[in-house]
Amino acid sequence: MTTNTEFHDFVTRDGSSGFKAEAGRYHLYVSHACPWAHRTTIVRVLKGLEKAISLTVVHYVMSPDGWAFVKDGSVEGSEPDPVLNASHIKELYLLANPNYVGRFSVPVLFDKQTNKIVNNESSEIIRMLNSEFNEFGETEEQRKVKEIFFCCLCLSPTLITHVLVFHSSTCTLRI
Ligand SMILES: N[C@@H](CCC(=O)N[C@@H](CS)C(=O)NCC(=O)O)C(=O)O
Repeated sequence: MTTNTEFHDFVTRDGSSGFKAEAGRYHLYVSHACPWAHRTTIVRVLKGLEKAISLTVVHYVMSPDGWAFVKDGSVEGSEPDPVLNASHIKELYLLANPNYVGRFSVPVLFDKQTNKIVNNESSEIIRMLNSEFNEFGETEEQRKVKEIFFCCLCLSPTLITHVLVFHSSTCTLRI
């Protein structure tokens, strides 16, 4: 079960919420150790939003100060914070609200334009990624190929090879 979170703004296609869907404007902070964050990374890939929404993975072990960024390259796949050069996720929260007293959780969807946390509730973030960024993701056909790829990944390496060979002439698979 997830716990209540504080930031519940929505990115919308028309920008009526104050957060307009734009390529390059939003950043997703996740930990691979967090299942709630994990579902946001899955939807980001399935929707082909890797170029439109940047992503940083924190250290997979939570430090006494909460989720930390890896600055020395010691953890494969984890990087320094490219937006604020923060050392911990909690800095994003305190920048958004210096009086914040809740948990410094991931995932966090962050607006690079206003330096604000848009949302830190995974169930809401995946809805936004699914419906509001269609302009910036892949085509329906590319997405279907990717979904097939993910299914095959669960089934068999032989099938993966077949799918890749079959689609290689028509589609670009960016996994
Ligand atoms: N309601 C949140 C829950 C997220 C959550 O619980 N994240 C955990 C890791 S799985 C976290 O960051 N915890 C930090 C802490 O408790 O200090 C969501 O689904 O997005």
